[in-house]
Amino acid sequence: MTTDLYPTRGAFEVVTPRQDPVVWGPVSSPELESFERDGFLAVDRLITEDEVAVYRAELDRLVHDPAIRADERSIIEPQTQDVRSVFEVHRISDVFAKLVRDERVVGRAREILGSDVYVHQSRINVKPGFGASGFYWHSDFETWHAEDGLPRMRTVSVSIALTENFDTNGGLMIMPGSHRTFLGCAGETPKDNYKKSLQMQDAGTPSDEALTKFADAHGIRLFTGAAGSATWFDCNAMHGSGDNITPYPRSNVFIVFNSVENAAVEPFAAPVRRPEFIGARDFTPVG
Ligand SMILES: O=C(O)CCC(=O)C(=O)O
Ligand SMILES: [Fe+2]
Repeated sequence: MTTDLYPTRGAFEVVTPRQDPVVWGPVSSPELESFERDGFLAVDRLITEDEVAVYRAELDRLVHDPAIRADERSIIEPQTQDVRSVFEVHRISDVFAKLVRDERVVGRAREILGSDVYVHQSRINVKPGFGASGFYWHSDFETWHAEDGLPRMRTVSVSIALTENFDTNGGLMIMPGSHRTFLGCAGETPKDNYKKSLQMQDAGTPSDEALTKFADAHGIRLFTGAAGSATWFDCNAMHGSGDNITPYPRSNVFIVFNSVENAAVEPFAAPVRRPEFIGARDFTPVG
């Protein structure tokens, strides 16, 4: 049994100070320093316009492929019946597999996590216009610890914009510095929670009181930027996004890297593991 450093999904909401470093390798640049302090790092134009065109065409292809739509990897918007997310894109698409191996991407993940890394999860979030729903406030690590069995906070996400992220079309919001505190959520995890939670989060949701405290202490930052820009964020950063009622889609690709030294064990607070297309069990390092 691995010790549970981050209790969650019990009878009460509990606060635990972070037990782990934020940057596991040497903090050797201003970028890493700011990542350590804020829990995120925004990179303007991580990939070029030409590359964006390639990845965006691939996103469109995946979303419009009836076989992909019917696959369990696709999550459908309850209201509009549009595809909301497609998981494991680095496995079902050579194009996205190449993005994962790109040094600008995996290199930074290795630097932050101080080791070789593997992909715990990848997905495209389409967020089409005219009413795509947002993602309620959460810490990804809370779910990955409770439901996927990641023992420590040694995991980092990158969100790469494939359409322009305006301040109006449902961009990512993060509370800077929130990554230093773990908020264990109240409430048991239902069996097959993931099916519902990917459309609308329920278990693993912070209380209004806790969110107010966090927001008062840390503030809220909204990420905007041209297509090709990226946001790196720590696994325990409190984040979310609003609905997209504009006509302009806000489509991103997310890649979640985990340290090979932090491989998943059994879930810490769920009756069953989630499927592997959501929480990988293949710990082969990238590259
Ligand atoms: O893309 C967004 O709006 C946020 C997505 C997110 O936080 C998640 O899928 O875990
Ligand atoms: Fe998230």
